[in-house]
Amino acid sequence: MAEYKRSSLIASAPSGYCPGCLHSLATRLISDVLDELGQAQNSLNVISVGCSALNIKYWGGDFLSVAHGRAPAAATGIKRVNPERLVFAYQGDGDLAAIGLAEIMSAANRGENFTVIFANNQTYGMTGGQMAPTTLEGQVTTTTVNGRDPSTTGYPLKMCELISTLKAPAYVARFALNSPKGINQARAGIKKAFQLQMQGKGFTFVELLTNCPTNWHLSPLKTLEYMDTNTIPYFTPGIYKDCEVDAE
Ligand SMILES: Cc1ncc(C[n+]2csc(CCOP(=O)(O)OP(=O)(O)O)c2C)c(N)n1
Repeated sequence: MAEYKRSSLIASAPSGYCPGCLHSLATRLISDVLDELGQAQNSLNVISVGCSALNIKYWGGDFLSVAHGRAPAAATGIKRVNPERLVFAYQGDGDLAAIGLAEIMSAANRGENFTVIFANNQTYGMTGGQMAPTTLEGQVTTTTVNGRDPSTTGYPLKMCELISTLKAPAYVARFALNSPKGINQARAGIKKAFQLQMQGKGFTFVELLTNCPTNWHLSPLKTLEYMDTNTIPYFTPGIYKDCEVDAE
């Protein structure tokens, strides 16, 4: 029988997350993988701005909290001067694909040897549910009250597809956290990204499709169904780039 064990990186403190928010599951997966790889004490978590940052309250490892969107720039400096540390940034879609778009694309293009975990919940959760670059066509937010209209706001940005066009990245993948299968695949993807970083292979990017029950105005269970019918058909899960497969 499987025994539940709290990851060594998760302190016993109340989570700042809303009930059913998948940010907490993503944090759990990252911390479990770091334990599994024996990297918990060697890891450095570059924390961005947004609900993505709320795990700061119970993250038991080293972390650095940086300005909105700038995690890839900060992680670049940290990893270059501490190449032995396992460095990762954890960013939301507003942080990564709006204010931080230049930083993520530039770090990926330089092939910096760290990992970005990208939690895509298709909204600005922390500030009250405004439209993000990843908000789906027709999706209602506080700034697209009639649904996102591409004629005025463009189309939802597909970050894995964009980043995988670059030559340098070693691993680019997307997983959906709304099913046990997706969760297991995400765990394996995060592990692979960290392992490639440990081997010095360069930039690794893992997108996790997540939810926002509060700002989607849905129960946690309904958000998982919404992801199946709306999110996943647009943001196709899969491995977009893998240097080990490409080398074959
Ligand atoms: C320079 C700057 N601009 C704007 C803000 C306000 N702000 C805080 S969080 C946030 C959006 C975060 O959204 P996302 O990255 O999608 O994360 P989520 O909260 O959905 O997890 C914004 C715009 C800020 N803190 N700093």
